[in-house]
Amino acid sequence: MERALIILKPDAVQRGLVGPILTRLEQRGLKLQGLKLMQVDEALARRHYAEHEGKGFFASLVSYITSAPVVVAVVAGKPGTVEMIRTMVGATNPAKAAPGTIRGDFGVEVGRNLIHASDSPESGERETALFFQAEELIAEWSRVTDPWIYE
Ligand code: D4T
Repeated sequence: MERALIILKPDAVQRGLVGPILTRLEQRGLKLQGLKLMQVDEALARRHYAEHEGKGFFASLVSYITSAPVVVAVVAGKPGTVEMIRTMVGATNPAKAAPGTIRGDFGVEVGRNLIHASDSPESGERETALFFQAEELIAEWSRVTDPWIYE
């Protein structure tokens, strides 16, 4: 199994889009391993976005993600799942994201791009550990639909 950390950013929560966005991931057949509402503090935001430190948009990125509650989820599936989720999420700038993607259907600006999804299986593991304690996750559980989703 491969997993991604998903953050439904403050705009997604404020706009009542938690349900519609999670529904897309569920409908695709992906399996939840963890889910919670939380407030990201500045220290966590800086660690999560460490690769962007020093860039012009870093301060606004940290201020955006810490501005109101977010919903974080860990979503798992067979190898290739992280890349598949990135395709579902769409381009970083919603104005350029394809219709049918989450950002392409719900957003218009990069500073309000609704959702974060890990960009590699390695990031998925690193980010999951940043946002969840081990006891908050259920890594192994069976669904009656599993054989109808995976051959
Ligand atoms: P995240 O990390 O939020 O899933 O977004 P992406 O993986 O699609 O894009 P990213 O890491 O390159 O950017 C992280 C975050 O920074 C914001 N951003 C980015 C911004 O405000 N202005 C910019 O010019 C860029 C490149 C949006 C997403």
